Amino acid sequence: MINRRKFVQSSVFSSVAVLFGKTNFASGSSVSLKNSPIVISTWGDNVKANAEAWKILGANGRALDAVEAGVQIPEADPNDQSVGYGGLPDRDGRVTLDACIMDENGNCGAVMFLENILHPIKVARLVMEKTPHVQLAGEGALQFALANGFKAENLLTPQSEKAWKDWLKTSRYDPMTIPNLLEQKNQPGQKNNHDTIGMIALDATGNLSGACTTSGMAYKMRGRVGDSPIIGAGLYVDNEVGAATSTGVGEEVVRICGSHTVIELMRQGMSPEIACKKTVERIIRKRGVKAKDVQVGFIALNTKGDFGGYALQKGFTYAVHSKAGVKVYNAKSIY
Ligand code: SD4
Repeated sequence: MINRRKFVQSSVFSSVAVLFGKTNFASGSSVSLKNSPIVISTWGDNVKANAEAWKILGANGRALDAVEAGVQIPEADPNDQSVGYGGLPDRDGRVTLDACIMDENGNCGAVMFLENILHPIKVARLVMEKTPHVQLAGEGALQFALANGFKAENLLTPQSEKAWKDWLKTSRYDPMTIPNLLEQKNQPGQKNNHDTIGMIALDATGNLSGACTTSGMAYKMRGRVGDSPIIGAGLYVDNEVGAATSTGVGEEVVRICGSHTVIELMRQGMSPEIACKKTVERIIRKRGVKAKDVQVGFIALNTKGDFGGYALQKGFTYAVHSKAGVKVYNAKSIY
């Protein structure tokens, strides 16, 4: 049977080839594209999201606008079952969304446990720009979205409803471990549930921004919120240092304030890749053997345009778009 990641990698190959006539596929390392715009996203599939962000970045637009536009691609894609429309639901069959955004001035906004809104990232930006708050959750976030002109819509696609109904046959509540994820992947119609998009970008003026959006862990408990909408965990931007974002089991990322940790390590002089590696190692130090069963990956970008990523497990990829073209990197990993 074709392995999901291999499949993802080969589809990335072809979409990159279509876009640029040749494929760039590299193994992860800290790379530098000095002083020119660049956008990086978790998971190789997100070359399409990067291309959308690049329309803004490549025209000397603002990094904040680029990341907000870019992540809307998977949010609206019914076949991306980890983000937005078509996301796998919680164990009660409800699609609940988490998102956050952060700009070059340290402004940030987040929504969590939000239902029925196609583009949670746009609501997160409005929270940042129109309220005195950083985070809105659940009913309150929905009310705020509706009051600002968003439409309530059903986000549960037939494909994801079927996957949930299949899952209900066993209802095994262990959404997080690698063996369980592999088992889910092998069920018909079931795809990987680690495809959250975290996107970070540097624009032509040297400003950084980031966005992160997800439907969270499939079949999670109702009300569960992961790392993705938590500033400092799923995303952090410091215009003096860099930007970082994460994917994987959010509980592990929250425990170590993952993205903020990556930034602080870069502030001490580490390259993006080494900062991501040290942060992943911190999970192992805290969790010991439990870390063997979970996936977490970080990507990071510094003010010079150096970037890198690192993961606990093999199989984490990230997509990069810059003037040099498009590449998908296989991140190095501990296991
Ligand atoms: C979460 N970090 O809700 C997210 C899930 C994820 O790729 O990244 N999936 O914990």
